[in-house]
Amino acid sequence: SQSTQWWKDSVVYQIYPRSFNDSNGDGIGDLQGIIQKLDYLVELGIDVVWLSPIYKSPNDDNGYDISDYQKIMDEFGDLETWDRLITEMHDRGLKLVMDLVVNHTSDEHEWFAESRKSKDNPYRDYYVWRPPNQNGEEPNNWVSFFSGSAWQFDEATGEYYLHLFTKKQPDLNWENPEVRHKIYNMMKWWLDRGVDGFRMDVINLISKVEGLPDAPVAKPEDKYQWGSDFFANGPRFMEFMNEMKEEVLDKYDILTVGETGFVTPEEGKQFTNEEDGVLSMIFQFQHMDIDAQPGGQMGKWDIRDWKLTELKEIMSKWQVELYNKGWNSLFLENHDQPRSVSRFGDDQHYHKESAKMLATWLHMMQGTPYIYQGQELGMTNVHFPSIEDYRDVEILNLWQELVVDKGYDPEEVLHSIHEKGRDNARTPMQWDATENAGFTEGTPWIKVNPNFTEINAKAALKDPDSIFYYYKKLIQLRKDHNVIVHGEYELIWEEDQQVYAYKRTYQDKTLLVMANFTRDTLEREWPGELGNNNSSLLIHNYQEEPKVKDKVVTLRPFEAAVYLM
Ligand code: TEU
Ligand code: CA
Repeated sequence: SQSTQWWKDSVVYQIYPRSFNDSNGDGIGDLQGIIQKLDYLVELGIDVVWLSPIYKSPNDDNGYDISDYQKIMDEFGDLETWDRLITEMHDRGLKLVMDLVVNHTSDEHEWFAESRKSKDNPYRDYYVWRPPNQNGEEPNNWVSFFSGSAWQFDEATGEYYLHLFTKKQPDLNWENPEVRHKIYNMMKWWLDRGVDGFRMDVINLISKVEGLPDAPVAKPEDKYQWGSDFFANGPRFMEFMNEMKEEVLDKYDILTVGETGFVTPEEGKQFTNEEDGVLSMIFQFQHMDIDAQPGGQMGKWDIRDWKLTELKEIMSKWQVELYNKGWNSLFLENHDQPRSVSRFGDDQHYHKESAKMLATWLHMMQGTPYIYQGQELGMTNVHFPSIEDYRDVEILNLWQELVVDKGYDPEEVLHSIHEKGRDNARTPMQWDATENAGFTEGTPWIKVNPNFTEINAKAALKDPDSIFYYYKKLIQLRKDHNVIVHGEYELIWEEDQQVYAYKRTYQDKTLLVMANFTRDTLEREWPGELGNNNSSLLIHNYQEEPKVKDKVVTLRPFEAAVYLM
């Protein structure tokens, strides 16, 4: 392909439009609201916006259930506004990456409306239909990502359809070439309108193992079992992606990022290498699973203690194995994850310090960094007191299954939701200290995090020491120093459970990154081979410079420092 690989030195900012900025007072963020905030993004210095889905949708899963790929969601605006958005972005030198959700559609998509009508409808084979098994039950034992069976019985034809996510998100049948070609044409339609790339939702789930076999019974107490062995990185995945590449992707100079859970670095290389890979980069989730019990999606609610050496092992493996053989994405947050400062830092006593430490640690690695809206302000998790305050379908289904159906302790479930629920990332963007954080003049679709009076964009823009300006500096450093983009990664102090330190080297430059992940003040021996006299401090997260004396470096709580030599 003739790609210039501009995405290798870009920084991406993710917008979750429902929660970003409401321009008309209906309580829901919209496209016009984004246009109003473009100069804020320019000030931050990012290059690319990844926009979560803005297509027509009944919003069972906030737009990840699409009923028309070529229309805009009513609440968000219309195509004309969208055209204005992309023009305004391009005028400012910003690129626009759209979400592509093609593992499934909404059950309100016209393809599905047709498909469910009769067994001989021309659209029948667009989805995955199966008759009941011998006992008149679901065709197999797979559990859905969002609780309950992955199958829904449909009266009209007496068969079940597959839905890995909610029952309003039926899986498309990628075995059907007609489905695939309709999707490719839809992608071209957007690319021809000027889109600069796609973030591909759960793209490695599109090929299922033939026969859709039962999952092994790992949890005998549960009726439905985790079946990812039969639908993640399935047998025809690379074939489908190569077809998409040939018919669509290769014709454009774009950024493509696959959302791919359940992948090894080996697969990461296969998907993203320059010779015969199919994507610019992928999102892998091993570091996001570090605080979860293994064994499927429900494990995330069961919070597990982890050691810094485990994080080192995961990150280093991806950094090392993809070096010159593929390309990493770097992220700590998105619309499905809790806020990183609450999860990996200390959002109470070391809010600024730990938010900046995490940013430093991540942005100095190799790969394309992603910033999720509000991360640049250090937005935190929210602890809503009642399930009534929550909106996310995953959370509501969890509550139904655990509390209502199985009688679990509501306090315990609420605790898990506070720690891991997706709505942590979906409270409105905190623009200023006025009512509803300046997000809306109406009633927001989900409550604002009460800490908006302190944590908000207006305050950050006035404070030279803010997390916002720190991110801005990190982004600028990436533009100024090749070593940040291209340097080879090497973990140092491997066994250290408190400090994560690594080097990057490129040509005659070496970068040293040290990040204290604890609330303690620590002393470490300066890495001898690096010397210290001719090294310059590139960035650090306390007002006063870190102390290096007699080859000993002192790191205050959550202190991070980057030296260049
Ligand atoms: O997420 C895919 C996915 O696997 C999620 O279930 C993720 O693991 C989970 O949200 C963390 O608990 C994508 C989208 O990012 C998500 O918002 C959608 O709900 C999902 O696909 C279905 O489209
Ligand atoms: Ca609105």
